[in-house]
Amino acid sequence: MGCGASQPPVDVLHTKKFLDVQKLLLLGTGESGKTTIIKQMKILHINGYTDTERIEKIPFIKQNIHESIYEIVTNMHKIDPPVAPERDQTKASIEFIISFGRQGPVEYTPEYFDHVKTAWKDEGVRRAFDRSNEYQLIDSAEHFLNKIDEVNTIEYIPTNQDILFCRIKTVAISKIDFKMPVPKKYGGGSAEFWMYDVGGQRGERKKWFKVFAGIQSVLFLIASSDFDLKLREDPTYNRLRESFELFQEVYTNVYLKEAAQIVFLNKQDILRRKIEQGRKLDDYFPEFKNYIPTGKEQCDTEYDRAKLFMKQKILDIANTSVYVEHMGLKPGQNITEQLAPRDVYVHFTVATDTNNIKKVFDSIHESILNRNVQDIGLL
Ligand SMILES: Nc1nc2c(ncn2[C@@H]2O[C@H](COP(=O)(O)OP(=O)(O)OP(=O)(O)O)[C@@H](O)[C@H]2O)c(=O)[nH]1
Ligand SMILES: [Mg+2]
Repeated sequence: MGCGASQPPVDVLHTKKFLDVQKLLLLGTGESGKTTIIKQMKILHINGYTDTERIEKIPFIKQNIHESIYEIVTNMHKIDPPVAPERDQTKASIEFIISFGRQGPVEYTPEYFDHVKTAWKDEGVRRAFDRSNEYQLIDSAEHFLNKIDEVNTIEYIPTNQDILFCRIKTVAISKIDFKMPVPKKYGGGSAEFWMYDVGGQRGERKKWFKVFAGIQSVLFLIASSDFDLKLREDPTYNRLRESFELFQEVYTNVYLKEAAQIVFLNKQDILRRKIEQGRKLDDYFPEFKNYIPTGKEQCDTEYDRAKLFMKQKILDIANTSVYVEHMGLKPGQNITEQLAPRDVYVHFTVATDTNNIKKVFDSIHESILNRNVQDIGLL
């Protein structure tokens, strides 16, 4: 897609194509980061969060703390080989935490938080945390377990970072709308966006088709750090593999054939950390062993090689021919159509990092404006 478009004539900037609302649909597996992108749009383009909205998040943050410590301490003896708490006093704290079940306490008392702190300080518990890819643990665990003292005060008001980390599974389709300034070279003013969020776990995906009509761009999120994790919905299946397969389904979906496909290879911060800590991508994707990047992008480290490998997986899917079958008038008269290949734009993202998402989204906005210029036939 050309980036060096000269300024389009004013009458073109006032055509329907330019003035239309841009409808963007966030898709991807569970926990890939879709709702986090919605939160970033609220921070960047809709005046952010009021104090009342922040305070409303506190029960969910406390719930995240309980879910995190509960999963760690209930799984430490189940992983193979198991780990035990280092200190005797931790055992009583673990029992106290487990006594509330997965749901957690009705009231989060100072006593409760003291027990969580005791458990979280224990080296055995930390070793179980380091092996959390062997069971299911939310990504916000470390962030919130490290700030128990702050959460446990009356004055606590969640920061933007806390809101971005707070995990609440999406079970309903939602929409936000916002405006973004249009650069002067495209006529200035502002462009309106509608962004749709859906639940990504397997059971949620049957609702997706309800929002396919009229979508101009799909933002497909993949949690790159998922390479060593199993699905919550199916603990035998690799999460990253599921993501690539789901992207293929979305890319070949006939109802989305007009939509631009934008892929966020998300959670780059966790991917980098895992690779730098020595986690091996080829243990899960054996083809990575002999992968040599061929593009012009910088590839100095094993982390660079891993992210480029994932990008290549997306480009390979986009390069395969797509055939769709349309129902004929009579049985046996179905028509097969080959879809024209489409460009797929891949971005490396950290959805919890507002600066990163601002840059990426500005560039997506620019691409959309350029595409409109192209569609109108000016390039
Ligand atoms: N460290 C880090 N955490 C992230 C990133 N993106 C999302 N997260 C965290 O991952 C968790 C899941 O993110 P969500 O935005 O809720 O995922 P989702 O795709 O909406 O999940 P569903 O609603 O189940 O479909 C949250 O705790 C986020 O804070 C990232 O780039 N880096
Ligand atoms: Mg969500």
